[in-house]
Amino acid sequence: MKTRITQLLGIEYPIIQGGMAWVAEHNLAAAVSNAGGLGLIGAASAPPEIVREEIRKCRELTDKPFGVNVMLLNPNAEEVAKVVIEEGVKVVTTGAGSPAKFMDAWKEAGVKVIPVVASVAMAKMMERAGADAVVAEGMESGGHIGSITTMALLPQVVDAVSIPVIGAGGIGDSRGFAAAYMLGAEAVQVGTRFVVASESIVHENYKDKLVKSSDIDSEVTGMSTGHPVRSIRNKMTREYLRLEKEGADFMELEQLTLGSLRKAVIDGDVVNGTVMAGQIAGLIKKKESCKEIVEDIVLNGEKLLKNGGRF
Ligand code: TUI
Repeated sequence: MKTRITQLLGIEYPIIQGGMAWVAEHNLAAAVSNAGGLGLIGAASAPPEIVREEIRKCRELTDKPFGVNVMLLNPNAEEVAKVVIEEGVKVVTTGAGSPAKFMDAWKEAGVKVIPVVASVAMAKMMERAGADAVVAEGMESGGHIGSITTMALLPQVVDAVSIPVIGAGGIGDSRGFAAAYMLGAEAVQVGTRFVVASESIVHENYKDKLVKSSDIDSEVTGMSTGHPVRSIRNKMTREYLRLEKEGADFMELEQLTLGSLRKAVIDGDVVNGTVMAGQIAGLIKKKESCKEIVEDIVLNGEKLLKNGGRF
């Protein structure tokens, strides 16, 4: 299946991996790229030199295109933006803010820029600023989210811009792929399903927590701080939501989540850590390779589209 996104990125299948903090490191990114999608290194809050190392390690594992996700709440984002150029990375996605101030430098260096947006206004702004495509991410996603569902957001973004749109949020299988395509997307971004991939370095406790979770097991914390985050319900989310209800101040809430994603992803503490995941987690029942995941989503998705939504 060829779309403007496969052409733009030089990839075989119209699927990109989410730039997930702590999760999206070089092994996962290279595995997704080797499977024919676009793998991404999630720079998250990592120091710029670590991002540089991750890029170099990824390049040792694949000769296919891969990208870097720049998380704009990171105080080091500007330096990370430079590292991306210095290392000759060809694709950048951004999250949790506007990348407008980095756009000119990236475009000049020939980097394809794909901001993740959660509203039509932001999508239009990014198109005007020179974005090559946008990811329209609904609030079904894991991690930092906007306030509109994928079903409502995606067609409105598709109508509002001329650049290609990638659908994200709640897409974890071939049915989600086909549905996103029907809403006008030219590719999908998948996060949660790749968390449990065999090449993912995420702690087994985290993977098990996702495999065991059901449709209603995620919670959104941080509504009151302006940074809503979706993760699987546990002791941490219960405590956070209790404090939020009591009107706790920002610093107290920050204290509870400081280093908490690392705690869950790396140390496997799924009780006190933050187990970020999308609402689709309930759909994920087994651990597979990135190749199996990519081919299941895209090849079966194409079959569905050919057969009017039925296998
Ligand atoms: O960025 C994400 N997902 C993330 S980032 C992240 S790290 C983090 N951890 C704790 C608290 C906050 C962040 C974990 N997951 N997805 C892309 C995304 N971007 N979703 C929503 C947005 C977004 C939100 C506001 C994009 C632009 C935006 O604009 C605001 C503005 O600056 O006008």
